[in-house]
Amino acid sequence: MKDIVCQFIDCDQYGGVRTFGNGHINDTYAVADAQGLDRWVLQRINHHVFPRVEVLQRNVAIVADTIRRKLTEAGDPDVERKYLNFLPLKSNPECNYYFDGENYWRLCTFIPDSMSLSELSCESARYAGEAFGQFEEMLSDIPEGVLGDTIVDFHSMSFRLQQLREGISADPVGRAAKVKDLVAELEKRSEDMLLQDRLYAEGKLPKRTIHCDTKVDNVLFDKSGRVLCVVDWDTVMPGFILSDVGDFIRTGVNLAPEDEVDLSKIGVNMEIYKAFVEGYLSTAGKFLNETERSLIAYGGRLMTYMQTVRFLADYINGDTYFKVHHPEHNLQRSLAQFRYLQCLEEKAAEMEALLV
Ligand code: GN1
Ligand code: MG
Repeated sequence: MKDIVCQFIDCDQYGGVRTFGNGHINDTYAVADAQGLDRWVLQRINHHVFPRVEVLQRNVAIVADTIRRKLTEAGDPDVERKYLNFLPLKSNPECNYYFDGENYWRLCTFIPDSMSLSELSCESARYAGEAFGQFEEMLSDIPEGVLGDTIVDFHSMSFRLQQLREGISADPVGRAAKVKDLVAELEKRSEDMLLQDRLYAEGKLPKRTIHCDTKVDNVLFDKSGRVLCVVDWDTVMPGFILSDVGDFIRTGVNLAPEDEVDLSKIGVNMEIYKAFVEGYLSTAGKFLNETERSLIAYGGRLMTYMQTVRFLADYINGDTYFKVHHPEHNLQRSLAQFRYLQCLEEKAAEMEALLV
């Protein structure tokens, strides 16, 4: 690790690494300085999931430049804690990642005195909503074609359904029969879940620069409970805003974690939902069109459905994509996500009524 970190910083500053965070894709470590203080975050990029490392690292640099510039122009006094600063290689200031012959690595500065919250208050949910709307707004003038797709078809519902269906027909590890009932439930909903594609074709839903992974862990708060920074920019790319509102509803509004075993603990926290939507509309309300606004609650169902499909496809394919902590973990995740989808369906009318 030391050799890798020293590609970016002077070796005498290095004070050790520890594992950090709980992402499902990349490996993440906090790196301390010689005094033992956390100063950087080191990541091994999972290049099976992100095969276009160059596109990825170029995107995050553009996002960083844009956010730093916008906050500086707005006179923000704490800019350095509000964006992800990826360090260049000592040997090549043009490059912000290191290839060791086998793996790709990157180092960014650690945001001090920050934390993610797995349990939100109404206040923190409102701040998170506000922050996601502001994030989208800050990136809204990046011209089309500048940011590349880091993962092609990442949030395409038709692609995710196709992956599931192909997995079921190939059944590489013999798990398909076991999940037959869940697959039938998902198939029943598939037409409804392709609504975005239809609205896009009709010109009613625009593509914007979105975050595409707005799970609750990706919001860093300061000690006073205000949002410091929206993190994890690997999937910032053109897409529909329903991905962003939806993934927060999937995670922050759920009473239980995404892989809860006890399905009776899963449910919709309406107060958190309301606060999140208020916060989001306070910033994004300026640029959303009527269709986008009216589909916010649907976005929660869509992202929960999509995640059920993705976890299930990975289970059927033998757990090759998401990190799992035990052999049935992806199944457990899909069952928990499906239960949450049913809860969102039960509350749909109530959730939609709050949008008008
Ligand atoms: C993955 O690695 P992480 O936790 O940031 C995944 C997201 C899923 C999420 C489910 C690139 O995100 O799309 O919503 O797991 N990221 C990728 O928790 O597939
Ligand atoms: Mg992510």
